[in-house]
Amino acid sequence: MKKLMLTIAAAVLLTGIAHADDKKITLGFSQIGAESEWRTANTQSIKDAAAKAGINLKFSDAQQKQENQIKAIRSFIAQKVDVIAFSPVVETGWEPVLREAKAAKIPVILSDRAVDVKDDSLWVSFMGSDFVEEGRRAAKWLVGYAPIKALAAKGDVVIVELQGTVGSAPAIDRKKGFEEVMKAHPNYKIVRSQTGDFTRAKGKEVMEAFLKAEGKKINVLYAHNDDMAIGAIQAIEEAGLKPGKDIVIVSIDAVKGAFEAMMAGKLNCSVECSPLLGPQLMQAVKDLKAGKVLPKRIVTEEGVFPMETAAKEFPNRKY
Ligand code: GYE
Repeated sequence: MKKLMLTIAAAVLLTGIAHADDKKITLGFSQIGAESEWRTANTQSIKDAAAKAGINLKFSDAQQKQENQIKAIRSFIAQKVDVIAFSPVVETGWEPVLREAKAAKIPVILSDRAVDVKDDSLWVSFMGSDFVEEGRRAAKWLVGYAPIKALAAKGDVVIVELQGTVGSAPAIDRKKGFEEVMKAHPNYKIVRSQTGDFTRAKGKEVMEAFLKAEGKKINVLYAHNDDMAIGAIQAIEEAGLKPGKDIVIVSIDAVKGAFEAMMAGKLNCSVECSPLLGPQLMQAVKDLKAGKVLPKRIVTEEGVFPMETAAKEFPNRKY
């Protein structure tokens, strides 16, 4: 009898343990790729935070292709994960797969970038930066920068723009925010604007084309991210010009590479965009599983770093 009781007790205990393990939350995350320093820091933040939170992370890299992200999300649905999160490479085209997730009752969190869908019930929360505001900040810094102000007092300021990935939220919004501020400054002229796909290689290539077309007329480069600015710096130097002086450069992200370029006097300003979304994403996943309602929008707080502040700030940078 005693033996039987013990066996039953052990069995109960074991199922208990097995059960506790079952309860480990599984998160399926579809990442865009590894196009920039920002992105690799974002991936690291998500992986670290999942490990720390005891969340079982299924991570998939889409190599910058929407079709790969859709495939990954479908596979997460088939695997019956608890929560899906993804960073959408472009804004449109997500309805069908998001409807499938909803039908399977799997909540979807948007991480870093937004989607453009009519039915907002297809996702539960969007966490990330205000990209329009980042564009405004870049423009406001520019119109307040003394050498550019001096130039503007005499005539036109010639700007070239390196856009992010075509159709992506940060490319659309950073352009919009920048142009919004520039409306009040009609002598600031964006003469060329083209995508550099958020990469160094493309940023360099497109800047070479800009330089060929416009030569020494270019006063300013506005790049939607630091990596493209860093690529462009190389192109500018190869063309025999001085980045940061002959061409004033403002970009977005404030990654370490940008701080290094600023300390070398080659980049004039970087507007911060934090990739450290991991901890808040894991918290959101836990809250969801605990039955809490998430805020529809969680905005990341960020600053602006002009070149003069770079050396002092550099030791504090986490990405
Ligand atoms: O600025 C860029 C990256 O979506 C905010 O994507 C992100 C952007 C970031 O490749 O460097």
